[in-house]
Amino acid sequence: MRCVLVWCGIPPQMGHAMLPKVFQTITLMLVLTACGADGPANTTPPAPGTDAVVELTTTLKFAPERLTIPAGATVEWRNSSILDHTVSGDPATAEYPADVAIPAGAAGFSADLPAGGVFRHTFNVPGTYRYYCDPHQGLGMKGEITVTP
Ligand SMILES: [Cu+2]
Repeated sequence: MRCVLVWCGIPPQMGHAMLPKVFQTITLMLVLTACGADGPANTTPPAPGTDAVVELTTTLKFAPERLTIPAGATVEWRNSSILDHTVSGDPATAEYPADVAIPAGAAGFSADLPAGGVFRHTFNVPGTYRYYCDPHQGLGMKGEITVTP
């Protein structure tokens, strides 16, 4: 008769279940595309032939508000803000024509400028041009351009 003594033990280093470590990674993704941060106003320099730049700001300003340029100069408006703006300088279509002025014989200019957008206009007729931003007109977002001969 065989007598087998079996010691059925678990070595101490194996006796405890090795619980898998669980790493939880919380990733916060900041999505900036909705803010216009990837629009051309933020990603590309002014186009060749641009004589002056007006920024449309998050603080509801045209910067600079007043600008003097020679006839034939091209202005580029750049909405580098996180807001939608407009450049409203056409008395024929402006919602607030009293805030628009263009010299006799000059063409009006107008554009919706979503965040990140860019708009260009060439001023060929000397005189004083006044324009504004539609949604922020009541908050004083207005601009003036003087074109010298
Ligand atoms: Cu605006």
